[in-house]
Amino acid sequence: MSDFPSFPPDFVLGAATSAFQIEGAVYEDGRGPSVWDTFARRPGAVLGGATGDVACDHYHRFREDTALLKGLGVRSYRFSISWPRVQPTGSGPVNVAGLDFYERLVDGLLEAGIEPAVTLYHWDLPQALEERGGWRNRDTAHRFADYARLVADVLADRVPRWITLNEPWCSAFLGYAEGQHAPGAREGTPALAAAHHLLVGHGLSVPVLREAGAREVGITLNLDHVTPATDSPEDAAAALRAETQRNLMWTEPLLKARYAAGEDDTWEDLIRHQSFRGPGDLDVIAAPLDFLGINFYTPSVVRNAPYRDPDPLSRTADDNRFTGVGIPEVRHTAMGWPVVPHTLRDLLVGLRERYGDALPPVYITENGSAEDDVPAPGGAVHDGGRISYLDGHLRSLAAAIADGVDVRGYYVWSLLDNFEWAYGYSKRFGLVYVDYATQRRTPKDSYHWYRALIAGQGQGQGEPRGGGRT
Ligand code: IFM
Repeated sequence: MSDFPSFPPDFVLGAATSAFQIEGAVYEDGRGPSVWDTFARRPGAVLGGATGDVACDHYHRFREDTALLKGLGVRSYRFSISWPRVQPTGSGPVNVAGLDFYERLVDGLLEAGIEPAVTLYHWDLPQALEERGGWRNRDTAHRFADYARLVADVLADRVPRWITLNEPWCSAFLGYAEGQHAPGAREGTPALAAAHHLLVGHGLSVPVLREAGAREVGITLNLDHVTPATDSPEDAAAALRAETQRNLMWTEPLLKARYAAGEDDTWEDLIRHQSFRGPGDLDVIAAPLDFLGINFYTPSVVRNAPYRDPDPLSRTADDNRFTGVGIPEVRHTAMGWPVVPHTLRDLLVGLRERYGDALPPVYITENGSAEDDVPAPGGAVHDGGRISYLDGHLRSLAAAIADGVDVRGYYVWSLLDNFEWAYGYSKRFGLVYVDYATQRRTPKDSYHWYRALIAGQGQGQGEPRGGGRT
């Protein structure tokens, strides 16, 4: 890796997972049901009828997984806390057995010399709260801040980095407008209310986390790099609508305490009903951040399109008069996502130009590639496509840093193959191959590649664990 650009000395190279995607043990130690437990049981909702019941059995195998992280040499591990494991109905007292699991995990990571980075909400809302309206209901924002306090009171002395929400765009739009994610709703204004209440919940929890002693507090957004398909004014307007929905409706309130200027055009009829937005909310949402987490996988090219549903009363909030067009000239991952690494740099430089000093330091909290991994005879997994993807995006990140963007770290998605939401177990993002029948873990070629890259940056500490390399 001698030709690889050097990251700054304190740069964090890490790996990430989330609770529902890896833990399993959904009925153990008092955990309550989440919206994803319910949604996965809806016929046709998840490919092959897959559930999170066992997943990677990380709840029982977290020590083995910590050893894999140590072998990789990562400085930090980003994982999420399952809200219904800690507070089974989303309100009321803590479930001590559930929180104990995370204490054991955190202590094990610290013993291994790995800095924990906690995400409080990676989509597994307690089902009991969904039955009271879920994120459509403003009260859920307050319940979230209470939950943040319960967790931080116990863990903030050992966890330096806290992420309130992961990808609220997905929670609001995939969950309440497109219906591809739990709770599987297809709605208009209520999906926008969900988006707003997610932001309010984030803002309410920031001071709570700080009071509990959290050193770094941020939020993770899945920001898009959007370009118009042509230079026509119609496509330019469509790209702005897409950018408003994907990026600006989150970054403007968070970083500038204002709603995005293009929202009226983006949602037209729906915007008139936004009574859920209260006068003091923007000050709450814009609580100063120590960092902005960005998840980035692939860019979008869009063109103008008519509404899918001409009736404003039944129109869902994702119906915004734009549609994506393909980028056939580049490789696509197993998700069908085009691989265009330079757009990571372009996105970051664009954010820096737009927000200047209002842009906090950035962590790339997810980046990675699903590939059709198949173990070779002998067990090794030769995932050259993933290595090339990671290499390209890390070089693009180094270019953004060289261009003056303050990026503090990068987490590969994901440590393990895991439950890829509506795709079930059919998509593999891991540096480590998981045989779901046996739960055997096999580090892929990309694991060894990332380990060498980390070592080449003067980081890393251990020997690779697990078999499978030939
Ligand atoms: O697996 C997901 C993760 O939960 C959130 N960000 C995108 C990943 C890949 O789709």
